[in-house]
Amino acid sequence: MAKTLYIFAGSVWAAAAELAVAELGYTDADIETKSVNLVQGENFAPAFLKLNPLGTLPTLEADGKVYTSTTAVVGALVKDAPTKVAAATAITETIHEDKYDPNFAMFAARNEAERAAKGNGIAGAFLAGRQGALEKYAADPEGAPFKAFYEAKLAQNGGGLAISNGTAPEEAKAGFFAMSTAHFAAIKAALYEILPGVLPASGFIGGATPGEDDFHVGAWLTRILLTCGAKSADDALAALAAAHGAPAPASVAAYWGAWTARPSWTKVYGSGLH
Ligand SMILES: N[C@@H](CCC(=O)N[C@@H](CS)C(=O)NCC(=O)O)C(=O)O
Ligand SMILES: *[C@@H]1O[C@H](CO)[C@@H](O)[C@H](O)[C@H]1NC(C)=O
Repeated sequence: MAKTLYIFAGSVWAAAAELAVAELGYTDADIETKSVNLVQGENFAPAFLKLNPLGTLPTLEADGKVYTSTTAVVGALVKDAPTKVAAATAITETIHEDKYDPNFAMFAARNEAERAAKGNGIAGAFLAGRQGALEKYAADPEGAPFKAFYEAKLAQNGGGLAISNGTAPEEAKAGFFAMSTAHFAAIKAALYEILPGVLPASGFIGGATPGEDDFHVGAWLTRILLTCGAKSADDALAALAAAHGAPAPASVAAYWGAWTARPSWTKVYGSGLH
């Protein structure tokens, strides 16, 4: 039965669902994809919040049900798939923990120089675009049922925007730099300690071909390498080594090679890492 998958080209977790679709033997007739522009805050539109009250991607509508988190979306795609793959293990839950959040990694800044660079880049544009959308929808009569959601998001995103655009008070910035430093250390531990504990010497966590865990871990790793400064599959391991001051563990390097050789990875990331 037809499914509708909501994605966005810049979204790390939507990419996990897109990798799953590409690997699982679905045809174009099985799944309709719709883009929700996160930079313009389309995920905050009342019509989208009616579908997914969290306002996040990926979101999947299938068989009269709505799946609103990445693990639920990928789980539903795996369950119904023409191609059967290995089921998720504990690493899927681990990689989704807040302390390893690949979205925060995009905004994190450990000092004033990093803050200024990111504030003037995609991260700053993203926060500003969202704030404008939240203001618009909060003032729209159709947004009335989501008033509490908009107020919380306006405060949270506005705080992030003030740090990003440099107008936040010094102590708020200092707190953000400390949080970012801790996040960078947690990501390093994931890359150099946790992943080597679960990645095979070759192939995927799910075996010779990607399994359910791999859709999550592959998308997470791609985003993290981007935040290390990678521009493509080819320069990513050097970027990782430079960012963290140590060569990539052998299993992480092999895993990156395995994923980037897949047509599915090229389909999802060919036009740019995200
Ligand atoms: N833990 C959630 C996170 C999903 C998430 O944060 N998705 C991002 C895109 S990668 C999003 O939709 N962000 C919009 C927002 O938070 O406003 C999940 O796995 O579903
Ligand atoms: C910076 O962010 C704050 C908080 O959202 C906002 O009120 C202000 O207009 C922004 N200033 C600039 C120069 O973008």
